[in-house]
Amino acid sequence: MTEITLIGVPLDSGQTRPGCLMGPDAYRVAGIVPTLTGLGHTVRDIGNVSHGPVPEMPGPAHLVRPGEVAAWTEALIDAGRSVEGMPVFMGGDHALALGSVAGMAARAADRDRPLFVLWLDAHSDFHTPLTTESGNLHGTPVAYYTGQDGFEGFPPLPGPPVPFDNLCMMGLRSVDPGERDRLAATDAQLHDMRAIDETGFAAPLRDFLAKVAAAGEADLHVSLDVDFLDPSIAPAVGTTVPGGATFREAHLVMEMLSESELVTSLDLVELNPAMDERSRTARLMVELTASLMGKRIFDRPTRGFGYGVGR
Ligand code: HAR
Ligand code: MN
Ligand code: MN
Ligand code: MN
Repeated sequence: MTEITLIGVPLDSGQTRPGCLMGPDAYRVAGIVPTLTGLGHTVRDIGNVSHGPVPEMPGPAHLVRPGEVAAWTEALIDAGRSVEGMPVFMGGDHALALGSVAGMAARAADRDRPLFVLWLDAHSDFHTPLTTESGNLHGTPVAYYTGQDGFEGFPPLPGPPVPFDNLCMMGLRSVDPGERDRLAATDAQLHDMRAIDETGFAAPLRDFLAKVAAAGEADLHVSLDVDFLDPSIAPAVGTTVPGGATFREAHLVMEMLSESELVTSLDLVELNPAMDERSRTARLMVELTASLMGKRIFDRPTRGFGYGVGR
């Protein structure tokens, strides 16, 4: 069983629509603590993190609240790095992943392990403060934690940048032209929904998990953006994009991750409770977390069944 630390991150400075700051409490109201303790885990909810002083920032004038995002990044690096068991960052918009992933990369390096990242999102979030047209910094975390230029005024990465070779994205269906060209030139494993339509999620996910397992002792961070899911099942997000993962596809991804026993940290991001319908999106995100943390219909015959990656 796992020691889970819930970290509330009421961050909404990565974009302009209000509401994401209610995310952590929506997960609590949707029963994330009893759901996870009911699966046998030890759960510690450390409450909501806050950030320190907001710095003056250089950079383009159209950036949305860059000082706040920089201050959050600093606070989240600190909050995550020292956690012993499995941190779950309950957002908050996806700008929280500047800090969560950078902190997890530092934590992994502290333990002499590489960090792998599975990015489950409609978007590639690979803009930099110098390339974003919207100015919304929730579109930039991947560029930050992979060590791209353009983050003047943000905290320096506290550990190694995540190598593109260790990055897998699934669910992509809204990628800006500049992001696409720069990402395509990297070694990141990019699975857009057009590819998923052909292969399903299982085959490429199995390949990625086998790669993580082959690295030996390694950490794996999963960043789950609500808009990975189809808007018909997950309406509570500011940036809905049609054609996302179905209910069963999303659960299959989580169940395979659980069976791999490789996941060491998790982000739950972009939930906007003000846009929800009777908590259905919050409850779905909690149920997906339950699948990731071992909830089963039936037990599989052997650990790591079919994936060859259990350890
Ligand atoms: N690429 C667009 C932009 O930069 C949209 C980014 C939206 N990101 C999220 N999170 N909603 O994935 O503005
Ligand atoms: Mn995102
Ligand atoms: Mn997204
Ligand atoms: Mn953009």
